[in-house]
Amino acid sequence: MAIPIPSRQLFIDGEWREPVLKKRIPIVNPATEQIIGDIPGATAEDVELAVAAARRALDRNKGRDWASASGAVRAKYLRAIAAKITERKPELAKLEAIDCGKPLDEAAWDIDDVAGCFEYYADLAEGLDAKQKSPLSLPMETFKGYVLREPIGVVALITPWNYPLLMAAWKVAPSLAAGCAAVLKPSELASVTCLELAEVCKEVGLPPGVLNILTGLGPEAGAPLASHPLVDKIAFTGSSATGSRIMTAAAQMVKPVTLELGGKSPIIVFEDVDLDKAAEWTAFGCFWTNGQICSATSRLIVHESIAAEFLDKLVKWVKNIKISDPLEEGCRLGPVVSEGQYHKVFNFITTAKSEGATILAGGARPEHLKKGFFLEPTIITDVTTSMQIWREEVFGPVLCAKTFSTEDEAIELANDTHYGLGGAVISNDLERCDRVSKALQAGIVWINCSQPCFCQAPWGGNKRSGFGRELGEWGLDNYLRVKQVTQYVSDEQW
Ligand code: TXE
Repeated sequence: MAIPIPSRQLFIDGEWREPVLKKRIPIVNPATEQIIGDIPGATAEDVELAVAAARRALDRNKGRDWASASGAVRAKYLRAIAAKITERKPELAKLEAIDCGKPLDEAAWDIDDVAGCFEYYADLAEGLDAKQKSPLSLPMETFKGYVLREPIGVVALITPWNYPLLMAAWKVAPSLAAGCAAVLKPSELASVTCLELAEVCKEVGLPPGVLNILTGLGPEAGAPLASHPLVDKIAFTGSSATGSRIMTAAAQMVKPVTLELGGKSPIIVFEDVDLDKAAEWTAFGCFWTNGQICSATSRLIVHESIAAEFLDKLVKWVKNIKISDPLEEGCRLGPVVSEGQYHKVFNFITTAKSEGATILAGGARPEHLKKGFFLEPTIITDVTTSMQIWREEVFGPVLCAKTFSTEDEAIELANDTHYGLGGAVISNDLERCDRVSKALQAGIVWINCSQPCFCQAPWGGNKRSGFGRELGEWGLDNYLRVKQVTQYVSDEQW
């Protein structure tokens, strides 16, 4: 059954607004390759309007001062957004599934997480009221001081397509909780649910300009937003190449940025594990959301004594997985997001073959699916550390594997990457797990699992995976700055 895609405009100053240049961008369903609607295409002209609206939302003189509203007031709006999202969950999950190709069940979990994220930051917004002014302990009695925590101002939030609404929530919820006004620019490949977030904001009566949503192409909408002089901070999730461009733009104006970029995360499987459980986590860690996760543990580092049996189990897992239209009952793997991504992943597989690697499973289009950007989950062995497949982020359902003999060797292999986002260690020896966790050069380490993610825990990477942390209280701090106020309290002349 066809699902109608709501026809939306840009969301600026609390209103729907046609793009100044009237541009529209087609939406392609990656499971059918059909155009199923379109989204507005913002350009620099719309960025001007959106940033101006965000500035007005923080302007005391215009009586619209979101920044000075108490955390408790801001929390009410965040809770109302969470409630509306939960109310619309079935519809939002379907829209997400047909827009970016993720199985309906996964999309529904994402929507729960979106609502949970708004709830969580509603709590932190309330908590902020008590922490607004913290006394300083100064070494001289003649001085008294305190620290104010202030919202950074107008923030640009630029997000990717793999978790369209959830990645938006990770940035929108804490920035609004902190008292910032935001301009969100979702990915042109999956913007539908973010436009529905605009509708939700309208329904809950979020004050105009507090959140503005501009859909559009990276160079046309994202670039002018990132370089806009009246934007105080940029938070970005996406590719390392675009992250670097954004950082360059921010550097021109000495603007803070947080960057959550790509990854090539390892999963180390020791010889003492339950092979079935470890195989399940390994497959999940790499093939969940079709491997289109920045933290996907796509480099398997398995102990040589169990490698053959373990890979055998993984191959069985991969062969049994249901690949289908994301809306079909029981679908575990949908299409990758776009034609471009489909060809990109195929090129990685072809290059791996030409460099001498072995395709142990997958590596082709599933025979039963004639249309759509579907790919079989793929396992690659006989890999060397210099091969592209071992070094570069694929962002698709591709796992590559190497063996190790000692713990030190496993750690060395795991850290031999210019990325540093995630890492997983699977072993029954918990002391060893702790040792390896400390040694891994990554912002996130999972022990005996891969990929679980909680609002309360900091998320972000090291090295070329970026810097700064989202989620938890660190996510809120991203949008706050501290100001010291020091007062001279003595009658004596200084
Ligand atoms: O990413 P981009 P794309 C990786 C993954 C994928 C590759 C390319 O390997 O194959 O990146 O995907 C906006 N100024 N990841 O092209 O370009 C863009 O419109 C400002 C990993 O989709 O990074 C979108 O909103 N903004 C990643 C956002 O940046 C610009 C998730 C991300 O797009 C811009 C996604 C510019 N010049 C892809 N150019 C992860 N870490 O999770 C583009 N954008």
